[in-house]
Amino acid sequence: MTRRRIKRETIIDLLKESHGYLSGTEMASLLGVTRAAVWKAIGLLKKDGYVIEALPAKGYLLVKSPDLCIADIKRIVSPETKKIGNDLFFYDSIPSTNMVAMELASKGCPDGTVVISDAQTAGKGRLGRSWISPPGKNLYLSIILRPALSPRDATALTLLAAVACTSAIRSATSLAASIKWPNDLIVGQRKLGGILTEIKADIDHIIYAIVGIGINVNLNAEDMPEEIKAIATSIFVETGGHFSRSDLAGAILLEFDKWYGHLLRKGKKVVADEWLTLSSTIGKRVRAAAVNQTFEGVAEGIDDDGLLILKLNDGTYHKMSAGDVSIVRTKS
Ligand code: BT5
Repeated sequence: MTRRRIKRETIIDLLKESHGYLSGTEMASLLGVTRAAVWKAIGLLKKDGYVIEALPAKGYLLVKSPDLCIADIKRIVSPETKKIGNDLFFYDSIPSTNMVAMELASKGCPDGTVVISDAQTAGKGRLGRSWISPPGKNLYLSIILRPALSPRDATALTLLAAVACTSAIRSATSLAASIKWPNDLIVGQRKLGGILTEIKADIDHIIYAIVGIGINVNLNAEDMPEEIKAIATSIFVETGGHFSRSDLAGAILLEFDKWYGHLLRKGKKVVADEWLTLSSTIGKRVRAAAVNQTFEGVAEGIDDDGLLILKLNDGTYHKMSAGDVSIVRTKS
């Protein structure tokens, strides 16, 4: 029998489809490999966190899958994706998925390559802030894009990511997640996730963009460090249930794939229109802090470039390209 590498996804599929134990001999014959090769592949899956029971007379039984693993994400994404997630890199712990994505992009990896890590030791927010990234709980991923867009269109990629994440979270969890301009995923007033878009560009075109996404999934309130306790939340905190990070990552990548296609074919407006339906900023009285100045007024909308249009108290309009927005509570 010729030696063949067995794809982990194939073994998992077989184990998931079998009702009860599946013998090593049967699996070997279905896959056209030796029993020793099956045994070796099962050993690797166990290392990845799969709990697989092995009984000499019966064979193998899949007892539990890890809640984040590359094989499960591939199984969701591969049959449907046009671009996003065709190439996936998975790590246990790295400084930052955006940093690793930058390195891969500079070496020429294709449009749509995705980097996922179980933990980050130097997760990044905007403006040098840090992103709390403990292991085993949350999602940290970065998508490498090579769109034929100009640098001023990069904000559309942040809007697109917010749309993809919010839609995926809403359908996977039925939580009323929404988007707070420019890059926050929120539930109520609390931050569930954030997006960090970084680009390498010439004067008139993007060479590559890295869209980083961090979402708190199964994080307990008690495990949140003091600095984010009052402002952050997680899917677990909001719903009381644990969610599969692979399922959520898969759903986000498929939504991203769909909206990336729309952006490239139909333009920025389609994405901005969808963003408006999912945002909780528009129509509210807000305080918007830019680097050196703070504005207060009503958030009236976003323009085609994703800039926030504020109607200030004196009736004039101001457009913001970046900043931090907080909703101003009006006295009743
Ligand atoms: C963001 O920045 O919200 C962008 C976060 C992007 C993180 C992802 S994870 C995968 C990829 N790789 C990276 O290295 N980064 C991306 P900003 O709007 O600047 O918000 C940062 C602020 O959010 C911090 O100063 C904290 O106040 C708060 N924060 C930090 N960690 C948090 C967490 N896990 N959950 C909620 N809030 C957090």
